[in-house]
This record gives sequence, structure tokens and C-alpha cells, in this order.
Amino acid sequence: MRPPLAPDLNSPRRADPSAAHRPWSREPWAHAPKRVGDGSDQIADLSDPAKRPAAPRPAADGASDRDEPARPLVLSTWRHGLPANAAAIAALRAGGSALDAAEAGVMVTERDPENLSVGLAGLPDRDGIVTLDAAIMDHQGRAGAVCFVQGVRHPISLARRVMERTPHVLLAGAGAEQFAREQGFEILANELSPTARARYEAWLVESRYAPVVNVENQTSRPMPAARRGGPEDHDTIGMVVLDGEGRLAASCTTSGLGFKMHGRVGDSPIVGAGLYVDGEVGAATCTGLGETVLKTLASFLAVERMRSGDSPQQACQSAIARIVARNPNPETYQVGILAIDRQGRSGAFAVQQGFDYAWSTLDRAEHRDAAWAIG
Ligand code: SD4
Repeated sequence: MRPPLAPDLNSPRRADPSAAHRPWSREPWAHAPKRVGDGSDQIADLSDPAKRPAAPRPAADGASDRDEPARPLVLSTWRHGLPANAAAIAALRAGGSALDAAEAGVMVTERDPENLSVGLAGLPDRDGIVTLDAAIMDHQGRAGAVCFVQGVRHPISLARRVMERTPHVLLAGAGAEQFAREQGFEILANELSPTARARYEAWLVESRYAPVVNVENQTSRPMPAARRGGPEDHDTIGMVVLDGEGRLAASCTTSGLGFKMHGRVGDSPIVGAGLYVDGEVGAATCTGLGETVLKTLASFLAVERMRSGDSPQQACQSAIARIVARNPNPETYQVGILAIDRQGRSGAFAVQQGFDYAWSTLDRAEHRDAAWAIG
């Protein structure tokens, strides 16, 4: 049962009334912002070389540009991308298209009961409710998305149905759930997993919204270093696919940032922000602090840079530079971006250290560290 409505929007609901809740006024952004200038002092001026973000740090295993082009090719965000990529490659081997692979791949992450930021086992919002966002796009420029949905095990498949069976691109909330029912999707009770409940109750003690950089690589249980990257190690996922026939697709699915405001929707289901595909050029997807991506349409930007002649790696760096230029205090947030082009070249870049991804062809699967901009 849903908790009763809070008396005002800035009051989180508490699952346990005995929890030691501190006043909401401790939440920094609940106050009127202190003005310390217009913020322009913190926004990089990219026309001035002295003010550009620091030169990209090399990835531990080198920049993606070093690769020979590969086709088919699948990239996905974070370490948990390896099992997702394996499912995508299996779909391609079975004769599926890039679109089939992009859906099948991220479904692995969505059905993972231990995952804390994708699917029904994800962390809830500050009212204790898990809400899901997903989007999918293909080489023909077709797109479908759902946002703020509850109780749907595979929002990526619902997004695909929106694309294929409605005249719309994005369905939200109750309307998306109604469409899901009409399409035969089961709507499950939206109960928190034991881990998500424990994390939520711990969060209620202070009720501070403070997204953690690289939280995607935190797992719901402690994991020995040797098992990192394995099937238990996973979180929010964006995937880009080039199939053997040169078709591109992208998918993105998430429960969003933990302890967000109820109703908050991030970049993941927004075409151009969380993902973008142009069948003549390439595809890109983003992960991280969605608000920064929404304000820069970073996936669209990266694809347009590729259209103008950038390699996927250069395009990723340009998109991250724009995010850093337009969003102050980059040391406080993380965004990672992946891109591929029609030739099968790939790129990966992040605001700061710690973004990793999975790179897979028919016969190779690699866990790679992305290069980064600041720090
Ligand atoms: C969001 N971009 O809702 C998502 C969160 C994410 O890895 O990608 N986490 O803002």
C-alpha cells in the first residue's frame, strides 16, 4: 500500500515513523539558493584554451580509437554490461537485428533481482516508490519510450511496443501502465526488494538527496574484486549496437537516481539525451547525473559531432566537454557516454574517473575503463 500523501512536497514519507528523521530543512536544495554570482565563473569558456577542461586522461587500456572497426559491435555502460552484451550478441547470432539485440541485452539487467538502479529491484524515490524509465531507438529513427512507470518488469519491451504499436514516442506513468496491460504485460506489485528497503530505511534517517559519483558500480552486496564485472556486478544500463548488416540501435533503461523526488524523470527515456541513433551516422548513450545530460542533449550532440566528421571517441569528448562547460562543479557529478559509428568504431568518455563499460564483438568481450575529463 502506498504511504499517505505528505503534507508538503518537501517532506519525505517515512516507512517507519520511529525512524529518526531530521528536518527537511537540512536538505541543501530545499532552501533558496545563496547567490554567489551568476555561476558564469564556474562555466568553462571553451573558446579560451586556458579554461578548457583538462586534457583527457588516457584510459587504462588506451582510447577506443585504437580499435580496428568491428561489425557487429555492442557497447554498454558499466561492468554489468558484459552479461547484457552477451545476450545482445546471442540475439544477433540467432538472426536478430540491432534492435532485437538492444532490447534483449538490457533485459538481462532489468530482470536482475540484485540490481539497484535498473528494473523493479532498483532503489526507490524519496517516497519509497520504484519508478522506471526506458527508451529504445533504431536506425530508421523510430523511437519509443516510457517514463515514471511502476510494476513493469521489462520497461524496455514496453518502450519498444510504444515505438511499434502507437503513433507516439513517450508514454508516462499511469497511461504507460494502462498501455502495458492492454499489451498483455503483467503489472506486478511494486514492492521494494529487501536490499532496496534496507537502503531506503537507512536513507530516511537523514533524507538527504545526494547522488553518488559512480554509484552504478556499487552493488547490493559486498563483492570481492575478483568477481567484479561478473553477473552479480551491475547497474543502470545504456547500450549501442551495430549489427552485421550495418543497422544501428540503442537502448537505455533505469530506475533513475535513488531517492529522487517522486515524479522526477531523468535523461534515460528522453530521445537525444539518454540515447540517440542516426542510421546514417552512429549511435550514442549516456549514464550518470541525468539533469546534466538533459540540459545538453549529450547523446544527440555526440551523434551530430560524428556527422560532422568526428570519430566516436572525439564525439564523446566533445559531448562531455559541453556537459562540463554547462554544468558547474563537475567534480560533484559523473556522466559517462558511449558512441559507435556505422563503420564499427567506438568511443567512450566520462566527466571523471571511474566510468567503465563493456565492448563486445562476435568473438571478443572486454571490460574497459573509459578516459575522463577532470580530476
Ligand atoms: C538518471 N541517467 O535517471 C540516469 C541514472 C543513471 O547510471 O544513468 N545512472 O539520471
